[in-house]
Amino acid sequence: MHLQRASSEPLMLPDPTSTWETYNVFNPAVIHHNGIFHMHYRAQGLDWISRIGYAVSEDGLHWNRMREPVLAPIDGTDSRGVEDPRVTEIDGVFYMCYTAYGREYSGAPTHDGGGIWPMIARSENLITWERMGPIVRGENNKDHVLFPRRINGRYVALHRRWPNVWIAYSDDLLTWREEDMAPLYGPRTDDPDAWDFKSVGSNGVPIETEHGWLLINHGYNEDHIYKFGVCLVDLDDPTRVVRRPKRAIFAPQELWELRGDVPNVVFSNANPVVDDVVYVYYGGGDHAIGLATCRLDELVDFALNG
Ligand code: BMA
Repeated sequence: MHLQRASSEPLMLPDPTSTWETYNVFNPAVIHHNGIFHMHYRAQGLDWISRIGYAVSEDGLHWNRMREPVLAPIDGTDSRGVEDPRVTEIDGVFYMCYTAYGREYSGAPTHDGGGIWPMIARSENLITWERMGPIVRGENNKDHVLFPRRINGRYVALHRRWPNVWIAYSDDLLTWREEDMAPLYGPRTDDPDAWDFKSVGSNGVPIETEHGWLLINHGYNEDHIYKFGVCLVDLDDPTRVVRRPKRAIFAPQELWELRGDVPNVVFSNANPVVDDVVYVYYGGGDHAIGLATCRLDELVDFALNG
């Protein structure tokens, strides 16, 4: 089981004529809504501050970008950039999980004298976003993503407390209590040869299947080569891991994934399913955007038997 690249070339490259997406475009969120693919992507321009751009596509391959970003820093909590969006539609409202990186912090600095805030914002039109708040404060916590529906009446999120993936429940998406959080799975620290020996994190929105929630994830080893794998968790009790195959399903291979701004990186925040095909959009080398796909039934079969 391996994801197949739609092309050996990137789908989207930085725009050297712009000021805000001059150098890098990567790590996009993509949802399929009303027959159109909608992308929110991280971009870095002349000031090296990350902003979120927006693009639309009919076929998932050819994209039209909006000229201005839809999310940009506004205060001390995100002055160094807004990064790595993951968009989930729940009951007709869009929620963007993203990492705010700022000079302000809560408690102790979490990053080079600044703070990391795992934020949630909401939108009804995918263009104007209203910030709701962080799911936790004062810790290096990223890679958070919301499940696409409530489970037993509550909202559910995955997040990453390095180096593990955690799960959290909330009644209103604003309050995330420590007692409603639990570790879900971690790096395979018992096997130094495992591709995910050192760290793991979540990719895009969990995919609901009859066998459970299919989670695509990323991880790396001592070599810091990012790869993807899968994990299946229980439909009604997603704190329970059903299966987690050992083998990776995707790894850097093309030159623009092996080099780029950061070498040996494929990093995905999006895996929408359209007509039984899983579209895995990813950033390569923290520099450009690519697409790899597979059939959903093959991925489920791999999650169950691989
Ligand atoms: C992670 C995130 C991603 C990035 C990856 C590889 O920590 O910051 O945005 O793609 O590192 O550099």
